[in-house]
Amino acid sequence: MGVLNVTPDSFSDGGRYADLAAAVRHGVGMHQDGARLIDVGGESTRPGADRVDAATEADRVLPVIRELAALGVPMSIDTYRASVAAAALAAGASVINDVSGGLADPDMARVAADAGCPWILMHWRGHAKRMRELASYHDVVADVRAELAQRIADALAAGVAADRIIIDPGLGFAKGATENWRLTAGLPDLLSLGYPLLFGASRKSYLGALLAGADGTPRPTAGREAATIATSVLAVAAGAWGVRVHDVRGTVDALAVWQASGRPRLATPDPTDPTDPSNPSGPAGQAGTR
Ligand code: PMM
Repeated sequence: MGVLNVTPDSFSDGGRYADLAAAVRHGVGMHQDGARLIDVGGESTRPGADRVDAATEADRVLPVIRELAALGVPMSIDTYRASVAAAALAAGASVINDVSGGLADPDMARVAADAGCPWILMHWRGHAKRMRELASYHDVVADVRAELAQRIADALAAGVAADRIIIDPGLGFAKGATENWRLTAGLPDLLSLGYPLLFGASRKSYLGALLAGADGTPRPTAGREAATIATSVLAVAAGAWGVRVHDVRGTVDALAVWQASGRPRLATPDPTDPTDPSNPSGPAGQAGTR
């Protein structure tokens, strides 16, 4: 999954793709580099970020989604607003990436159930302004697992099919470096929930802290690429279904090395791949019961 933030203020690529032509060019480039999904977002979720209203968010993402859809680029919409998700699906996105796991907007489950599209449920505890005060855990892996299990149960109760659900530990969302590393080591526990898992470490501040200079200054985002690739490969090796990254080519290259090494990724069903025989919306499953 390649990240396409159409925002003035995202922590790594804010402002770079605010112009429509530049955003479309970057989305096409990441797709050509091997991204199977382009994740289009119109509101920054970095800790402390200001909210934008729904109309502003939609105005940012919809023109990009329409153009990329016309070019055949598959996309997810990164939003926690049901109205934006519905408009994005109508404009050509095929997956909802909801960083709130359904908590921010009570209508999101209905939109996902009605559309029958894959829905990424990320672990989340509150909006960006409150994230830091919510980062308190007894045992972060067990707590995140239990909270994700509740999000899954809520989605199923709202009529979302089990094979449409993807989970995500939400690195950096109400989590500091210690929690992010514990969750990385704890991926097998999260995978034991039985759902495909998306892992989003790309350029996040805990990698900047890991790579800090002798004076303690965090490594700037542009210098976090090798660490991002290393953590992404570790996640895929542990069984993650996907990784959400800014530098698609480097990650695709590293994953090619992983596959060629003779230790191919664990087989997980792919809810976004219409050719996957286990996917009920694909050709093999269209006569199915969903
Ligand atoms: N991280 C960000 C935004 N959206 N979505 C999912 N599913 N998982 C993530 O870890 C995630 C996300 C923040 O990163 P960005 O500002 O670079 O987009």
